[in-house]
Amino acid sequence: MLTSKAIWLSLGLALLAVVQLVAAQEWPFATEETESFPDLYEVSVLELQAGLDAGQFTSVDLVKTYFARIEEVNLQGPGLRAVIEMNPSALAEAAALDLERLTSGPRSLLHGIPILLKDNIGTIASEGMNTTAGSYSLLGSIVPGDAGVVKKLRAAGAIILGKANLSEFAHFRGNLASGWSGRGGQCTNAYYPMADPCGSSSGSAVAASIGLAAVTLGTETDGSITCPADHNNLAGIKPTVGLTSRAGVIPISEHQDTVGPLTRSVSDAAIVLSVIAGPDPNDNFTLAQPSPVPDFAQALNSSALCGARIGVPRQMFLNATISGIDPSVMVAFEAALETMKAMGATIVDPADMPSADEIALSNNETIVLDVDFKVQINAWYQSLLYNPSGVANLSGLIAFDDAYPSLEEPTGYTDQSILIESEATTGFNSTYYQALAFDKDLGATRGIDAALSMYGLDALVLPAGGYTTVPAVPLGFYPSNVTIGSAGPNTVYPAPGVPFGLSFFASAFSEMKLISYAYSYEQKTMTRLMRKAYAYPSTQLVDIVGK
Ligand SMILES: *[C@@H]1O[C@H](CO)[C@@H](O)[C@H](O)[C@H]1NC(C)=O
Ligand SMILES: *[C@@H]1O[C@H](CO)[C@@H](O)[C@H](O)[C@H]1NC(C)=O
Ligand SMILES: *[C@@H]1O[C@H](CO)[C@@H](O)[C@H](O)[C@H]1NC(C)=O
Ligand SMILES: *[C@@H]1O[C@H](CO)[C@@H](O)[C@H](O)[C@H]1NC(C)=O
Ligand SMILES: *[C@@H]1O[C@H](CO)[C@@H](O)[C@H](O)[C@H]1NC(C)=O
Ligand SMILES: *[C@@H]1O[C@H](CO)[C@@H](O)[C@H](O)[C@H]1NC(C)=O
Ligand SMILES: *[C@@H]1O[C@H](CO)[C@@H](O)[C@H](O)[C@H]1NC(C)=O
Ligand SMILES: *[C@@H]1O[C@H](CO)[C@@H](O)[C@H](O)[C@H]1NC(C)=O
Ligand SMILES: CC(=O)N[C@H]1CO[C@H](CO)[C@@H](O)[C@@H]1O
Repeated sequence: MLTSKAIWLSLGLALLAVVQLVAAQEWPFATEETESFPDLYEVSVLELQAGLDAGQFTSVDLVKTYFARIEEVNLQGPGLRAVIEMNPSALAEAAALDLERLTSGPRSLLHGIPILLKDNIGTIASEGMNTTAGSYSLLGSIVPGDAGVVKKLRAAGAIILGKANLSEFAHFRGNLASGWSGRGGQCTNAYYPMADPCGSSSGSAVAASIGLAAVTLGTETDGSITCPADHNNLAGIKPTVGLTSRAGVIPISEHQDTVGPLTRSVSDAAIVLSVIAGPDPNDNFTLAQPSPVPDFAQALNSSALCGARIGVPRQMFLNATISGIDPSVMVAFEAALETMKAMGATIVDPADMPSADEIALSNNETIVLDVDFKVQINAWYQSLLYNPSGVANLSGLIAFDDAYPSLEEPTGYTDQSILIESEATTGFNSTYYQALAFDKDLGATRGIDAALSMYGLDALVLPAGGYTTVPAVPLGFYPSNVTIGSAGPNTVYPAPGVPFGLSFFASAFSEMKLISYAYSYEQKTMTRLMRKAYAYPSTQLVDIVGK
């Protein structure tokens, strides 16, 4: 998702989105504990650790079960196309980590836990997986090594289960439907047939929403974690730019890109963030973060909203014609404000950002991203040790897509306008630096930071969708009579039972506070469990363990 409207989301501002959810089956749906194995549709990291520690199942069992679950729904059955590749080394890695657990114990809460990565996050080629951002121009390419966040995951003992589909190049290609890539095809939402999963971390979100992996990673430049969290009933954290390393991640812009978790619960998101956050010598933005990296699980306080001052920047979504927010979302949002008041929060409403009107009109973000992308994607192609497609730069990419239309420009998915616009830029000049300064001023100085200080707030809160592309903690589901809209040549949105969320956001490096509020709201409401997806796999640990 890239819109200039959401400019203020970037710029190094911390934002926590937990989405709520949705579904085809009404609440409360029963989780299917079979012979005391946890139901992988909803299982938490802590529950998996308990089963692994007790020897009830192994990480090898988990990898086999998740592979079977992916097979059931990815190309077959509902054909969700959430996963691009499975890791051919995952079973061997799991076996080694199982042995290590027995001999010397777990390294961390992610020891032996299978995680899916968005396909723009680099993994060492010798392991057997490609790193392509969904583009055939990068198929078979050899990256110099693991991404910074992948190094941290491996050091913590996590198992890379595979790569998730995404909006190609994190939606920086053209006017295309969310969730589509040349390699992965059209990913769709598990809560309604052919519904929009949002993007660009579409496959990560769909996979997390129905348990195709324990947890997943996505990336965001502008809305690409929060919006999929919103549409798929998840907790998502868009970390402050510079909290998590972007080294080894196929880039859009170093000023806005960030890597974060998409999970079924705020607790799982906090556990994953604690592992992937921290300095990386290969991404100097991470060297400016506060030290030490907090244990974000310490923020999981169900009373945190009691005494908190939460502002509502209502001007951002007041005009439904502009924001596109459905009336049913607003009903749920107003109810959420009442819930927070009942929990002891002070709701300051309205608490507008002084720059709100200017943000709506600003095109500064596009100027910055167009210039940054060309410079950084050219550097990415140059950094590859080998690339069989022969593409070596952005102009080569545009020509490649045109030369292979059956792969990269099928009917309904032909547009390359953003690539072309970016290719036309000529590098860093005064226009660029001025736009960068305006972004910081509009988003932070006269935006979020100003609202927080003028109203003495701890955080701001917004409904999902529309104007800002902000997501949230699960807030609710579209009603059965919602008017079904079109979201692309093959996808629909909104649609009955599709989830939407609530977002908490504040100044840079406020993750501890934001996680605490999201957790507090989640524990009070447990909206995710109110609906179950229409599409989910049936294979469970009981089908695999000992078989
Ligand atoms: C990576 O791409 C190559 C084609 O270049 C393919 O042979 C290989 O199977 C892919 N890896 C996986 C895990 O799909
Ligand atoms: C990172 O390093 C580059 C090149 O060495 C430099 O231009 C840039 O200012 C540095 N950025 C930060 C945030 O330190
Ligand atoms: C949880 O939050 C409440 C409300 O702010 C606070 O009073 C309490 O001390 C917190 N608990 C912990 C363990 O930090
Ligand atoms: C909302 O925005 C639309 C489109 O810009 C405009 O026509 C309409 O007058 C606005 N409504 C209000 C109540 O401001
Ligand atoms: C950038 O933002 C400033 C401040 O709102 C505004 O005056 C200017 O027109 C914007 N530039 C573009 C290209 O949108
Ligand atoms: C881009 O790469 C192609 C090879 O694919 C090369 O011929 C061309 O000179 C490169 N363009 C630039 C501007 O480096
Ligand atoms: C800066 O470069 C852009 C194209 O990338 C161009 O549109 C703009 O006019 C340039 N600004 C100046 C001051 O030359
Ligand atoms: C859907 O149903 C609700 C309650 O029955 C009603 O208030 C609302 O107007 C209906 N919406 C549409 C789009 O028909
Ligand atoms: C894991 C998986 O199912 N990957 C598939 C993703 O989609 C492409 C295109 O249909 C298939 O070739 C992959 O096998």
